[in-house]
Amino acid sequence: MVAGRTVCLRQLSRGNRALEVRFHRFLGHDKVTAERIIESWSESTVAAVEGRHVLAIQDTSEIHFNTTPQRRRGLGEIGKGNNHGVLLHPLLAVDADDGSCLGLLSGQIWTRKGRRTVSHDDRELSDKESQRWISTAVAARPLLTKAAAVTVLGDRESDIFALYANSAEQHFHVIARSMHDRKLADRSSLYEASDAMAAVDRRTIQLPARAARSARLAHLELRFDAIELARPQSKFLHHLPKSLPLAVVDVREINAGTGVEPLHWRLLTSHEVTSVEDAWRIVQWYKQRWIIEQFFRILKTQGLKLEDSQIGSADRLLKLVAIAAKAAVITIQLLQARNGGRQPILVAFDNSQIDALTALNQQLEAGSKRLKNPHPPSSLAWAAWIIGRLGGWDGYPSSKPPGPITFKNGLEYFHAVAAGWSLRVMCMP
Ligand SMILES: [Mn+2]
Repeated sequence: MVAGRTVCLRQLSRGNRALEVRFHRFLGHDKVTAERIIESWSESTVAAVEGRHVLAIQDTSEIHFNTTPQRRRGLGEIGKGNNHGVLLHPLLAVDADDGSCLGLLSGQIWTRKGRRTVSHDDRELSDKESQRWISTAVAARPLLTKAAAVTVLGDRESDIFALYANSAEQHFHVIARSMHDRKLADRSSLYEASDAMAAVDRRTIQLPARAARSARLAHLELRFDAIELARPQSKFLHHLPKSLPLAVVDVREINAGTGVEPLHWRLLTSHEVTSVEDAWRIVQWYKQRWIIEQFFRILKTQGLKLEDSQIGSADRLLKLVAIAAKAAVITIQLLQARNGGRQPILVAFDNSQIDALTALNQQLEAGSKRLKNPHPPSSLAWAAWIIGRLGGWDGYPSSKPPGPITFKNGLEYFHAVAAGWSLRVMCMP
């Protein structure tokens, strides 16, 4: 999937009907379950997190599949109920200091059954879909025992009191963006309190482009302080502490252009924040959340085109999503491997593809005496160097590293060459 940039089983089989049948048999096998595939996500992550401060970043994405009233493919509703598909909620491990993608930890993949009739507030937390934020973080704990520190990180959807109460202990921390104005222990409100904090610093940061906005420089004003967050008044939360000591870091954009919605993040964290530097560090960590958005983009239309899958049953689609998630993470690791790194080449390429890469590397190196692939052949970085060159990157250490488009072009070219390579073996034994 990584090398072929698709989840389409027919395309992956490259006309080999027997192989396509084997793929379908694998997905259809009752011993192959989405849960078991999700468990396997973390096999290489556990070693990668050792000794690091890990940002455990979680988010949910809806994956839309085409259906008709006659052919629902067993899929429940997503969005406002006008579409059908699957929900994916992964927890991604990222190095807090250098931003390198360490792999997937835990997660959930599901499709909804029927409609909710009980109102949100009357349901117990365990019954709500929002329980996924807590159970996913808890499931990752045993995988993170060798990390130096862990910060569970999420957007406004993860503004959940029980998550703060569950995530903050020993070397585990939490950062979430506030969604609700909450009561503090002294009965004042969180937003009143943060508005009353003195602005202590200003800084300009580069905001990457999103679907709804283009990239821009944002001038930010910083506020922070310790707070004591009161437990919400819900009969389902009585087992949790009456209040939690947290810090709020408030960054808001000043002088935003006309027609631009000013950025305003109120970040709640269990990390100690006692200086301006501490507070900016929390903002810096929160900014790393973009990598999980990149992960979802790679999975969907811009990358593996998961939504184009024609597989007819929900059961098999859930398994396909679980496999594709791993492929999307390896794609990010391949992109990052242009800067070196320790991932082995076998996470993304099989032996026949490595043979093709070896031949291509020889050809590339023969083109210029001074330009040699600087990475060991067993590493993903070695493959990334070749793929970047195939996509048009000149390979000089002094020039800009290859970007995602260059990699996309390089992978497409490589995919065609690798297909030809396997024919060559077949036709000229
Ligand atoms: Mn979200």
